[in-house]
Amino acid sequence: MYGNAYIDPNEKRQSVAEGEDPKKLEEFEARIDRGEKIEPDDWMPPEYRKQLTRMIEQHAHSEIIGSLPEGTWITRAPGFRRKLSIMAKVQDEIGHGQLLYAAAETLGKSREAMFNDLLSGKSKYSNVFNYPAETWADVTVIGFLIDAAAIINQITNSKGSYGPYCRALDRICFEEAFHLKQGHDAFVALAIGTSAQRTMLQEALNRWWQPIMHFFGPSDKQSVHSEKLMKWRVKLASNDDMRNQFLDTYVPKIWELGLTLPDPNLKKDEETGVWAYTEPDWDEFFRVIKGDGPCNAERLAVRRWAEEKGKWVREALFQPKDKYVMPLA
Ligand code: BYC
Repeated sequence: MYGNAYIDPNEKRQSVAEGEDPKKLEEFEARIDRGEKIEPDDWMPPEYRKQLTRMIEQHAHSEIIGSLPEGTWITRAPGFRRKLSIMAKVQDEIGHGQLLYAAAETLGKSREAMFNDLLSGKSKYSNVFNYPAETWADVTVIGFLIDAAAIINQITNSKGSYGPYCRALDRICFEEAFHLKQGHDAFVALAIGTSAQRTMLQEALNRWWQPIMHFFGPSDKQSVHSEKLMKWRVKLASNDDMRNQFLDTYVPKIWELGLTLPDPNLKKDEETGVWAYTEPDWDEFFRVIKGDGPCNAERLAVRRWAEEKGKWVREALFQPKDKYVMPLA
């Protein structure tokens, strides 16, 4: 269903990395071939540990930073119902971050080290959260299409080989399905609303299209980690295949609402099921993920501020002998 970049189970394994125990590697890969999950105490090649830590950590940071553009709209959401749902969604995203940090910790990197790497700019997080949510329509595009893109990626990743990541993703996908519904509901409300609302939505869609195309990662030709990650079934579809699946499911839904997308080359080949599109500007993508997007500095500044303001709470938690609880009855 996702095209031919899925792993071929009969494919011959690549050669052993330098310094690795070939026997253990063979057993490890045989377990993966049998569809077994790898658990934290199991032997794993150092490169598997490193790749998973990188990916899960980036995912956790994305949930935390990803709550910021929507979080700024809690006070401005149009009406009580929208306010309640966006508030609940932001809370969920923070919870997803916690689940993912816990999963990444099982690989040996401490949560503090992950936070430090986020704050110093060493660790990456998803490109899309470095753009501003200028209007309520931007929030609905995030809620509908970025959540849709995330679900495609996360459902695929949840079938992967590392137990703690897959279990975290199962729970996350369950909640994301509700997020997608609220995003779709808000999106349709604007699409069938007044002409001012439709214009606002169309403009937001035009602004977000390229970041959304970037969301699935660089094209397969440029992806540096896919080969290893697919070999070890951490990733089960290539970046281009996930992007294609997104286009296949969501472009028709956007067009059905009479909206347009800012790419004249967007077209499905009905025979192959593959969508043609204009390659998004990959130079911009790499600039943004390296820290030079419209909001990178602001996003990290907010996190640094939160870290500083929360310092007293962390210090209090490290004073187990002091009693802070007042009896209420
Ligand atoms: N943004 O070799 P490649 C959410 C980096 S949160 C930034 O193809 P890979 C939500 C990549 O890290 C959901 N960087 O990488 C939250 C690598 O750089 P390094 C977020 C990106 O790992 C709140 C380089 O580009 N989802 O939805 O094989 C509110 C080369 O790429 C991006 C996840 O995190 C990007 N988009 O494949 C609402 C899913 N793409 O590390 C919603 C988990 C690539 O070598 N991650 N890079 O310096 C994945 O599935 C994979 O990591 C990716 C990339 C498919 C994203």
